[in-house]
Formats: sequence, C-alpha cells, structure tokens
Amino acid sequence: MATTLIKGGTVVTATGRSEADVLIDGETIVAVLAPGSVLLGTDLSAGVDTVIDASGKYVIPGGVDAHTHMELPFGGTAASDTFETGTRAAAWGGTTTIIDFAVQTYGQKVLDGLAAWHEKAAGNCAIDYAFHQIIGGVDDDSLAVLPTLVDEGITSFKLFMAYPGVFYSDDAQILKAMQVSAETGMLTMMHAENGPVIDVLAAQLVEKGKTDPYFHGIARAWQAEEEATHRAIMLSNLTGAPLYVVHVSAKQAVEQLAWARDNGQNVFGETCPQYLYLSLEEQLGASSEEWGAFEGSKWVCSTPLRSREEGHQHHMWQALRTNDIQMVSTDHCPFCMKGQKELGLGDFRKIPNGIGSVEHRMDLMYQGVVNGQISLERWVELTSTTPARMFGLYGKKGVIQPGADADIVVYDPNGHTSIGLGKTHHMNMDHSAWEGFEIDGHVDTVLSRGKVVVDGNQYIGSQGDGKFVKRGLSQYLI
Ligand code: DUC
Ligand code: ZN
Ligand code: ZN
Ligand code: ZN
Repeated sequence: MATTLIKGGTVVTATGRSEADVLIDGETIVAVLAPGSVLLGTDLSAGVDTVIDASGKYVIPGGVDAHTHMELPFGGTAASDTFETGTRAAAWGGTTTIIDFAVQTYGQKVLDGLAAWHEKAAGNCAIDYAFHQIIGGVDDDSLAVLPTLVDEGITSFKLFMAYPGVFYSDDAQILKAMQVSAETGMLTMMHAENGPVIDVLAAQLVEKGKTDPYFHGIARAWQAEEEATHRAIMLSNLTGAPLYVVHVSAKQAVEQLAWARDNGQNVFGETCPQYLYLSLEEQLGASSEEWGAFEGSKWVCSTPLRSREEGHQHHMWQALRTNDIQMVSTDHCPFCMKGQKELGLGDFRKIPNGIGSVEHRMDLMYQGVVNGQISLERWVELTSTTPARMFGLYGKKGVIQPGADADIVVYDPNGHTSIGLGKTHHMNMDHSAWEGFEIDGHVDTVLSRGKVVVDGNQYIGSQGDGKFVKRGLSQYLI
C-alpha cells in the first residue's frame, strides 16, 4: 500500500502540540515520530512514496461536523447542497467526516426514511459520512425500530420540540423515546425550542404586518429556548436518557445545560459558528439593492441569531472555554435566495430555515484562536475530537495516533482565507452567509483516509471517495 510521510509540521491534538512527523500506510496512520526519525536504519523520507512538507504548519485531525442537512426537505423545498456538493465543500474547508440527519417524517416508516438517506449519499460523498436519525413525531414504529438502529451504526436520534405539524413531538412522545434512549444508550438529540409558543408569537407578528426576516428572531424568543431546554433536561433526568442539545444560541439555555451538568447529568450542548459571530442586530440592519430588508433572510435559521447587546455571543465563547458547551457543529442547511429563501417574501414564516457553513467551520473557529478566544488545542477538541467522542467515532476519527484513519489537515497559520462568492465558496448556494469574512489561516492540504483530496488550492478527490461509517455508542458519557 502507498505510504505517505507528513514531515516537519506541528502536530496538534486536543491534549497538546509537538513537532512530529506522521507516517501513513494506505488509509491508516501507523506512527507519529520525532522529527526526522530514522527507523531500522532507513531515513523515512527516502523510503516512502509521498512526502508532504508541513514545515511551519499545523497538522491536525480532520474536522468532524456532527450536524449537517444535505438535501433536507423543508418548507416546500430542499436544502440546496447534495451529498456530492456539500461534502466536497466540506473537504475544501478541512472537514473530513460529516454526520448528517436521515429524516423520518410524520407517518413515514423510520426504515424507509433511512433507506432513502442511504440512497442519496451512497457513492456521492467526497469524505466519510455517518447518520443520526430524525424522528418526526414519535410513534409505535419509531419506538420499536430505534433500538435496532444501533447495529446499523446509528446511535443517536433527534427529536423536535419545535415545528408543530412538521417534525414536532409532544412531551409524552419525547418521554417514550427517551426511555428507549436510556435503555439502549443511544443519545437523544434535541431541537429545544417551544414550537407551539413560537408559532403563536409568529402569527401575531405577521398579523401586525411585521413580516421581515428580522421578526423570525423576535418570534423565536430566548425564553422559548430556555424553557424547552429545561424541559428536555428534566425529562432526561426522569428517564436517565443521555441528552445532547443541538444549535444552542441563548445564554439562558447554556446556563440550563451548565446547571444540569453540575447536577451530574449526561447533558451536552453544541453551538454553531453563526451564534458566535452573527447577531440579530446585524440581521435588522441587513439590506441590499436587490432584496432590501429581505437580505436578512440569508441569516434565518432556527434557533435564530440572538442579540449581541444582550451578550449571547460573548457568553457562548466563554462557554466554549469553560466546557459548558462541548463542541461546534454547523447545522449546515443551505438555501439559495432565488427560488428558496424568497418563498418567504412578505411572510418570514415561509423562509426556509438554514445557513450554509460546512465549508467554513474550521476556518471560523481558527479565527477564535487568532483572536485569543480559544487555544489551539481547544480548536481541535471542539471541531474534531469531541464530535468524534460524542458520537462514537473516536479512535478512527478525531485524533492523530497509530491506528486512526489518516484523515488529516495541514493548516497554514500564515495563510489567509477570504470568504464569499468568487473567493472561497464551494457550497451550492447563490450567496454566502459569511460574505466578507477574512480568516488569518488557510486549509493547505486535506487527506481523507490517506488520500490527498485537497492540495493547495486544488480539489483532487473524486465523487464517492467517502464511505458510510458505522458509529458506536457515545464515548463521552460519564
Ligand atoms: N434549523 C435550521 O436552521 N434548519 C433546519 C432545521 C433546523 O432545526
Ligand atoms: Zn434543529
Ligand atoms: Zn439541524
Ligand atoms: Zn486577515
């Protein structure tokens, strides 16, 4: 099998950094060595097939984005990235594994939903992929089928306290599913927003003519997030189900999570780059010649952007340092302005919810290192190691050590990345939610299971390089 040596770089993991060379045999890391090691009398550089010079650069485990929605059906349309386009964009940005959400909708059989998801992804992905299962309304079928998914490598499922009539489960349904979670060890993932309350507030705003995208964030008040987060925590406490709250944006929700963890519960939270960088005030101010105030629809996602003045972003960065929030995923759910976001012209409730970020997560979080908000090691932990541990991939993913898959990013701290259309943008979208962001770093080389897929400013991988990965149970529980 082909051998590769990544030479002269600084290997960064969640636990430290050191000058080291990384030796790869085929798809697997076989050794992490002191620089310039001579093994059994042979200078490794001379003996391997390929040498990658990482001098002056960081060598990190490839990113694991545990929350993406390729092709998600939503509001009469579907997320604009296919598994092909979305995973290629992920590779460009240094993410080498995604965990996408297979969808079961009301009335559909879980296994039919899952089979459809396998069909969309198989043979199309640029990087490795795994699935969580969305349960759209818990019923007898889902309760019976969920335990059987563990053997299929699907060890977590997502429930919704929001979106009545679409994905929503009520408290009784959630309780029953959490009982299955407690019995099997599967992780319950929760979209924690009080949907019925939000829907009333949204209808009242629209009745008053408040239809601009900004009012999406007003309707989805932080109280609705805090309340649902608390309720999910108490149902987890009652059942013993491990709980992972997705896309946390309100500081009050973070406080709930911290409280539950202080009580010894297996309760975890993720946030997303949009909640660390973007705000409701910016959404209110957004305007363009083409769209006017509707420009703000590019930032309509749920949970919504929060007020900077109220301090949510600041609190979220702090929570990343204190481990009250354990990891960062994107909730990548892209929609174009033309034909998709514009469905909500005149009524923010009809704007498809989502932001596309799968390409930019590693860079955006690296900027937090440059800005002194997180350490280099914490960057790797938040974007790769913890996602791998949380979702049963660790050992193969999320780490640079012998036996791990050779999913590796060579990251250049002296490089620069300008984000936006015509600059760095490979997602299938007609705009960027991150237009104008400048990153003081650059993804240089990306290896997916030993194969170089991004080399400098060139994509050299192929459709279908990525394989479905079966996951074990969470390795993060107490
Ligand atoms: N939030 C989004 O922004 N998009 C899809 C689903 C969700 O919960
Ligand atoms: Zn959600
Ligand atoms: Zn989501
Ligand atoms: Zn810069």
